[in-house]
Amino acid sequence: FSTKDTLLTSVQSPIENSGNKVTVVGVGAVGMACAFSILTKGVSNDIALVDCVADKLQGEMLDLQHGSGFIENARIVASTDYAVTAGSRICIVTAGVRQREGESRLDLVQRNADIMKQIIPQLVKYSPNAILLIVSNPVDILTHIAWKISGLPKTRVIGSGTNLDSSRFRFLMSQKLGIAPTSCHGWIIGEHGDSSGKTHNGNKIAVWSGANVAGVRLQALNPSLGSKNDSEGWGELHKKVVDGAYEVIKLKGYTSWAIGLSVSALCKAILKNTRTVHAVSVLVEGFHDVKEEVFLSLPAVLGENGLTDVIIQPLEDSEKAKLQKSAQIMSEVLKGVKL
Ligand code: 6V0
Repeated sequence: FSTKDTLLTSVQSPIENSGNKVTVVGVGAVGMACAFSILTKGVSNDIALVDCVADKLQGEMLDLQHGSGFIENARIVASTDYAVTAGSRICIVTAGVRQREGESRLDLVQRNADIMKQIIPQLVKYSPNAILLIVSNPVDILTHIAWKISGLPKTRVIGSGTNLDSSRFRFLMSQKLGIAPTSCHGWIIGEHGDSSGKTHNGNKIAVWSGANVAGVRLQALNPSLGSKNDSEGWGELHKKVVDGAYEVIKLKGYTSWAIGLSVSALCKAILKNTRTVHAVSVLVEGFHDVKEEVFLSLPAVLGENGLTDVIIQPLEDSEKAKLQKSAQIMSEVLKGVKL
């Protein structure tokens, strides 16, 4: 008898399936921030990591495992083989390549689309019931591509979208008002990134008409809120949201913590079936008179089976026009991608 057998008198076999397994594909700065946030916030204690660079993958796995004494007996596995992802409830995709010098946006989109072609069928093969959560940029385009490749219903392929931008906006609101970001209600919808290279990024829409604290609409207190005529400079908040990622990238080389936290909030909504409303990238065809079959962010209700409802905010004509313009540009970009 081994020490283990002497110590433990087996009464029945343990259940291996945690019921909350999450896969993260891509163990770069973003993937690891997602995994770390999911583990440390107790969203899941069952994580599978996948990357194409075996050494880095192994190193990241060991590093997390060595901390498992400080989190709830987490099960952290990693492999370049997708078999390790089997039975996941959520598959997060953060794998991607960065723009090469002189490379066009479309070429970058094509290279990342090719990566999706490798990853998505493998994920669906091993976890046919999972929700796909796409984070790689350009996120709205790649979510569409992942949806097409996966063959999954539109309710189960979601892009992290402007959930992060909305968080940046609420943080900035909180700084201006001196109250907690969770008490500041503001929404950024539309396009997450300058995915087409043509929008830097007028199509990230701040819904000023809805910005409120405790139900008090800020626009009712300051009718020029967010406009050029606003002497209080609320419009700066939108500008800072638009420039936010670029600023962080310029300073530290990449963004990681905020996107990790925002993705873990989405995972919590799904795994715990909370039906929380988040701005995420969903198929917007038919909403706000969008005619194209494209993904953009709108406030959406998330639960165990993915997307259940979309909230149609009463947008101003100019806001609607931006959403529609964005959809047209997305559609043009998608026409150039070979699947
Ligand atoms: P990174 O640090 O370069 O990591 C990317 C990882 O992907 C690397 O470990 C690669 O080895 C891996 N990888 C590449 N190809 C494959 C493949 N075929 N299969 C498996 N793994 C692969 O990048 P970083 O982590 O900084 O960013 C990842 C992606 O997230 C980029 O596309 C970013 O633009 C995007 N972000 C999206 C955000 C959002 O709000 N949606 C926010 C921040 C970054």
